[in-house]
Amino acid sequence: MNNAKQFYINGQWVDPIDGTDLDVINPSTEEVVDTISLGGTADSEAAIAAAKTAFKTWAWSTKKERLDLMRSILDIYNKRADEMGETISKEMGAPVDMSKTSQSGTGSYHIQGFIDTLEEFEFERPLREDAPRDKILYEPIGVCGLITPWNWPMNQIALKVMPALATGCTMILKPSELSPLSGMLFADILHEAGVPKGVFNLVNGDGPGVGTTLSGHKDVDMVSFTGSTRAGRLITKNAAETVKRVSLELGGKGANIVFADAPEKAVQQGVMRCFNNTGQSCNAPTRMLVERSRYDEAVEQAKAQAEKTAVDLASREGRHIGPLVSQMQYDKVQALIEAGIKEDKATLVAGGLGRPDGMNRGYFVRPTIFADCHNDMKIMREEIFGPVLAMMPFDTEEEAIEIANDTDYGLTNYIQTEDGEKANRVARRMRTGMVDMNGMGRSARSPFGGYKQSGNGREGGVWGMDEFLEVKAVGGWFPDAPN
Ligand code: TXE
Repeated sequence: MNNAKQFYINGQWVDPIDGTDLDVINPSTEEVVDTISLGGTADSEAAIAAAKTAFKTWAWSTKKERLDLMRSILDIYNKRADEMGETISKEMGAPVDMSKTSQSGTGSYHIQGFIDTLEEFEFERPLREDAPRDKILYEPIGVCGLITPWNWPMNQIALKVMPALATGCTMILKPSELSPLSGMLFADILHEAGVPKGVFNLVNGDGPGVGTTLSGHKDVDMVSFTGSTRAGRLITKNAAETVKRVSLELGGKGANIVFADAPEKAVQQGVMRCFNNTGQSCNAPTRMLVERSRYDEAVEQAKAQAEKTAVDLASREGRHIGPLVSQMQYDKVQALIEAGIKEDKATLVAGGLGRPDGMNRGYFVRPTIFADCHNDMKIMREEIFGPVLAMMPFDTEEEAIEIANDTDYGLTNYIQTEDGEKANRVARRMRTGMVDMNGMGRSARSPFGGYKQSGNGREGGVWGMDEFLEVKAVGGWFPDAPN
């Protein structure tokens, strides 16, 4: 990268055609980290044209060529992983140690995941054993618009760029304007690895600008988006004009059902998981439902965990949570904490409004716990995206299932119990794309995505590849060959 104001188009860093400046702000200090350009229509169109031309050859690349390229991307990425962690930490505020492990680590994790998936993937399959003439071909969908957010920047970039590359698609990445520097570093890595020109392009920009051009352009064949449900709706409407495929990974309001027989550390771990990345994860368990016989004890445990959660600068080493990403997110989270207090239905047991004591700048918020919530409260229905946990008691398994599913979202729910039969029974009733039982985590090759307004489509593994593929049925009859 020559300077942060440039875009990566057709294999080189170029100056913007109609860009406007935007400062990238360090969320801990509110100081300017760098200045980027927000591209306009002409910049987006130059990238789309490069991707369209490159598709003519890249679509016919072999699986081996693509695997070799992805292995070389992984090698270079791993060498620059610390640099990636530091970049993410500065632009979006994740504490530097966490950023060098979790944030940056998601990159290698997903690159490796898609290498493994591609190795096994068959792009040509017989329809049935007894009808070998009927073939199904899996072909790249074409030029893809990849629009990513700021909360797990490298995670979401890898989950889109790697399957697009693996399937033979070409692409234009528009990272979040709040966290563009990690995307630009990744463009440098792809360049060093030898991605052919035009296959991968990056244009910085905002939603109304580059985002809207990508989702509306007739030469973009699909859009893969991660971000707010609000933007997901706009993208879908815009994409409908050219009938393009849209894959959406949107918000969540995860329920964490803690049964009376849950493991000892379930509540503490639930709070930690909710506060991880300062609460800025779509799959955070933000509603903790606790069986009544264990409820009072759980509230005490959650309060203690919130009070011992350290909040500090992203640049400081060690285990703590950092600031929120922006003034806008700070204002949003404050407004929701205020709504929780004002609605007067729940009890504020830890945290609350304002910054933690002694902090007078940066987008820091207080780790907050509301107890005795009702599922009709704003803080139980809206995605807060901050370190705020809402707790409520339940009496029966049926009631817990009812409350967990009573939301517009459907991304991840969590179940804590030592009874495997009960966990599996409840998991089947969850209207979510993912269910986590006792914190088992998930593999890079398992599908990530949601039901209801949490989105459409899945990322990761063969499901993540399918989003970027067209399916062609080829069959026929020839006089000189047996039927
Ligand atoms: O998201 P936006 P914001 C949720 C979370 C957060 C809220 C708002 O609740 O508090 O969304 O965050 C691009 N056409 N999530 O305002 O606006 C934008 O440029 C095309 C959950 O930051 O959705 C950026 O690249 N693109 C989420 C990306 O969308 C558009 C992660 C995300 O920004 C666009 C982030 C448009 N019309 C926020 N408008 C998750 N699922 O993890 C915006 N963008």
